[in-house]
Amino acid sequence: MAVSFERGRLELPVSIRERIQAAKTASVLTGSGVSAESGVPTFRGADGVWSKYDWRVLATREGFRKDPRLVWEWYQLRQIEIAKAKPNAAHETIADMERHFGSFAVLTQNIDGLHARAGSKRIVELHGNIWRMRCERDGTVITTDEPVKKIPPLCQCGAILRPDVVWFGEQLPETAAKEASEVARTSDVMFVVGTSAVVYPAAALPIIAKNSGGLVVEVNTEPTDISAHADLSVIGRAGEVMPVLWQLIA
Ligand code: BJW
Repeated sequence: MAVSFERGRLELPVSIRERIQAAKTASVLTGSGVSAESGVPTFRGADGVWSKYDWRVLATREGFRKDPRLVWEWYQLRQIEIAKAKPNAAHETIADMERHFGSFAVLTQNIDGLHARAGSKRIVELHGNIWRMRCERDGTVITTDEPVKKIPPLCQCGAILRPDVVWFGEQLPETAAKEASEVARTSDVMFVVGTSAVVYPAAALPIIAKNSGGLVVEVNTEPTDISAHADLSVIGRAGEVMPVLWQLIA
């Protein structure tokens, strides 16, 4: 069922509200749309990152091997952009939700760290974090809180460090992937916020939740591949919908 969010009003079916209120375990799967109102661009669509940049060049291991300087220049620009961004009302509402449920996790495809800055505690980062760099030669991981200064950054061993993110064709971090599947399997309710749900394996998580008997509630500015599987799809901006949705429940 799809409902529109108009003039700050949301009609939440009673059966959905009651199921969320009775839920003991909950999770939120987020994508770049949750950070759009913080000024961080999404990937797909007319204004998305992939309409301006080639993912084969910038978001694959092959692209990085061919031109690490170019890839790092792009990540440095994004670090600068993300450092200026602040969590929005959707991140803040999601952080509030954690207190309400016996078990709660944020499963995020985002690498921007905004959920942590909003105060969420249990965060499973499926695609890594832009504030970490990793050496593929000796395994060193370096966490930073400011954009890289020297490009490309080097490990103490002399090798070029890479952003600790998951590019196309790469496996997700094993622990994160396992934890996310388990959370999805055991969620009484999963909220799916601001993702086109086309990138796997993250896009399978709501289906796992649904097939395991969980309720799936989607929040997005447009219908997605998940909409047909969702018990409720709310069409609207995450930063506007999430606080109102949560007010109707908590
Ligand atoms: C709002 C809003 C508002 C806007 N409020 N909503 C062919 C080639 C290569 C790979 C593949 C291939 N075919 C299949 C694959 C597999 C691939 C995949 O799924 N590709 C599909 C695209 C077809 N997957 C992978 O490669 C993954 N790994 C894998 O499968 O490993 C298996 C393996 C097995 C054995 C050996 C080796 C591997 C890895 C995927 C990694 C994705 N990486 C990126 C970049 C991360 C680093 C970085 O950011 O720099 O992750 S790509 C990009 O997409 C990023 C995102 O996390 C991810 C998801 O995008 P997201 O967040 O959903 O953004 P958008 O833009 O798509 O959607 C935004 C949504 O928000 C929209 O719906 C808007 O409407 C909405 N919205 N404003 C609410 N205010």
